Amino acid sequence: MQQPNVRPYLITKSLSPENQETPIPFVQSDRVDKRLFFKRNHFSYPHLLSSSLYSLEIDGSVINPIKISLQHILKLPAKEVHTVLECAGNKRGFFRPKVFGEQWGKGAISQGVWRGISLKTLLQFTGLLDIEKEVVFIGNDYGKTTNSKQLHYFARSLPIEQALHEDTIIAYQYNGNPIPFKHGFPFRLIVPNWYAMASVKWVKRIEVIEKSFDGPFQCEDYIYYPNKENDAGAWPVTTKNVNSTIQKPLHMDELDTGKHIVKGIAWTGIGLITKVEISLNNGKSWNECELITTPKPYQWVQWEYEWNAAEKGEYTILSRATDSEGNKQPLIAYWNRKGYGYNAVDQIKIKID
Ligand SMILES: Nc1nc2c(c(=O)[nH]1)N[C@H]1C(S)=C(S)[C@@H](COP(=O)(O)O)O[C@H]1N2
Ligand SMILES: [Mo]
Repeated sequence: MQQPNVRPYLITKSLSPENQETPIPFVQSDRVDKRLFFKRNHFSYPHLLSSSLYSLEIDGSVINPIKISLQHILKLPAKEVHTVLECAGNKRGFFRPKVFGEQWGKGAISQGVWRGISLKTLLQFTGLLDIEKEVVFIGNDYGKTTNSKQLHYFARSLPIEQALHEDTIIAYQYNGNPIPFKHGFPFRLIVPNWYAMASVKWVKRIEVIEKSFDGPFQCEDYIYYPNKENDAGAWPVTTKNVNSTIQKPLHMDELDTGKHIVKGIAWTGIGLITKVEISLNNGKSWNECELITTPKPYQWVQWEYEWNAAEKGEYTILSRATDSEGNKQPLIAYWNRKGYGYNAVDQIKIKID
């Protein structure tokens, strides 16, 4: 009998605001369909303006402030960036001791092709001065933050060097179509090497400033706080850590003896994935996996290992990625109070019987 329509769905973590995970074991494509792209929001969705008003303002300490329409931007040279977007809180649920916040599993990550205009080109239209320090991106969604009763727009800044980076773009398409509303239509900043909080959705205004931006999503959240009790030694969350996830087998699967393909993905913020290893004996020994896609900047690689499971028993399988910057996943993730950047070796258990 033909199967009815059996397909993966997002995994709901919360609905107000809407936070949903990508079912990562069931993702095959390196251009995740918009239907399976994870969703992470701080507020309820913004109200959109009528289409004639889709435009972007760039002002602040610039010579010529501009307001540029979507129609105009579409006529300028386009740039595509194929990248992983990973929430800084991906895998937060695995921190021990546990930390507060959305208990993400392994699916606060997706990847696909974003098409847009280089931010550098837009900034050049405004005539940059050489005193600029940061560029602030203001989204169209707002609400109360945890630590204050005030209303804030979702806004974040980039240091000027990162804003002028050739792969930092203002995107207007995802996988060849206008960006889906929930992922930032009409304009979304894409910062491919950073964790995804930097990729501000629904950007309506860009402000060039001469000091450090101090909004709550810059200075309270998205900071690594090493201590539970105080803020000493804090530093900001920026580029993604080297990381990997086992897609197959599934955690707690029961399998027969014989050959099995262990497979998954590995990614990093800066540089390329150079090696993925798996351990079939809880870390006692490691085997190198085959990279079945070519490592490319910003993209995950797919890896595989053919395992001949000869003996019955329970197994802990680990995966560990290394990148070209010499970073390797640690056995234990760096604990921090808000639970960002979890990148310990990935782990599943299975039983052969
Ligand atoms: N305007 C706006 N941009 C935002 C956010 C937001 O809440 N509002 N969330 C950020 C965070 S923390 C993440 S992980 C990604 C999630 O993008 P997605 O919902 O398209 O997966 O968007 C980032 N950009
Ligand atoms: Mo995030």
